[in-house]
Amino acid sequence: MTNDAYGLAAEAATTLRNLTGTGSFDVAIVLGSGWVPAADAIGETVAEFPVTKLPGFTPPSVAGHAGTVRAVRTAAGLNALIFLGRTHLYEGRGVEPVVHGVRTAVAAGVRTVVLTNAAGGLRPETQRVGEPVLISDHINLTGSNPITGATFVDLTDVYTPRLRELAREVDPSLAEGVYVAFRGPTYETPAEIRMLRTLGGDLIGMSTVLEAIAAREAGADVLGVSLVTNPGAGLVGEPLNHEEVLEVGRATAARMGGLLAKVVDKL
Ligand code: GMP
Repeated sequence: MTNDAYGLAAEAATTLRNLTGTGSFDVAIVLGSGWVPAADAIGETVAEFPVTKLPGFTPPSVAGHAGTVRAVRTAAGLNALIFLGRTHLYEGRGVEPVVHGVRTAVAAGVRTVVLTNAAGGLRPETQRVGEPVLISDHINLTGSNPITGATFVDLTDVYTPRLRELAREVDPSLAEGVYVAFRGPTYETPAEIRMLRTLGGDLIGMSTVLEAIAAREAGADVLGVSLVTNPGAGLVGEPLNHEEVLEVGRATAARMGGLLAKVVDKL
């Protein structure tokens, strides 16, 4: 065993190869709250097991997050790794478990990381609940960063322009937006939501940005897709709850799965 985060990811990648009988993976997909039922559309399952079988993974403690990893063969013959559930910063285990999946995937050969999430919509004037939105950029207000030390990573194109173009070829109706991340686990106050609108945010959530940074540090391309599960707090006056977030995901799983499958087939 090693204590180094990158070494631990390399160990997890070796175990992953052994458990799945797959030498190398091409693409990893992290499915957020509500996206889990979309996994079946992506390809034929080769193997599936709890993430805790891999070194360095802890079971997610959030409802709607299954905590398993699935190896899939896509119609186009790619080896895809699907994380059904993720670890969030608000679970209190620090930043390394949050990005361990992405680092493991990259150590297992992955060059493209697809990050999905459930998010509050900051622009109810133009966004509808149940709608997927491509992440064009992010604002990291988690107060955290997965990289320590003087490693200066360029984040000009965190969310790879070519991948966004490809997603829009699949679905020309896809809107784009800036994703803001807070640490959580509280939802925002209406005053915070007004602030985020002023700052240029379009989506608000508690995930994705740290994983995107870790992927870029490792040189992988990133596609981010948010599912708008609710308008941001105070924008339409209704209280927020996680059950509703999951329900919107379940109701739109088929569309999300179809979108992801088509995007992955174009890689
Ligand atoms: O329901 C909470 C989960 O969904 C968290 O994991 C968040 O990432 C995400 N989420 C959905 N809607 C919102 C929202 O309005 N604000 C924030 N901060 N997170 C949200």
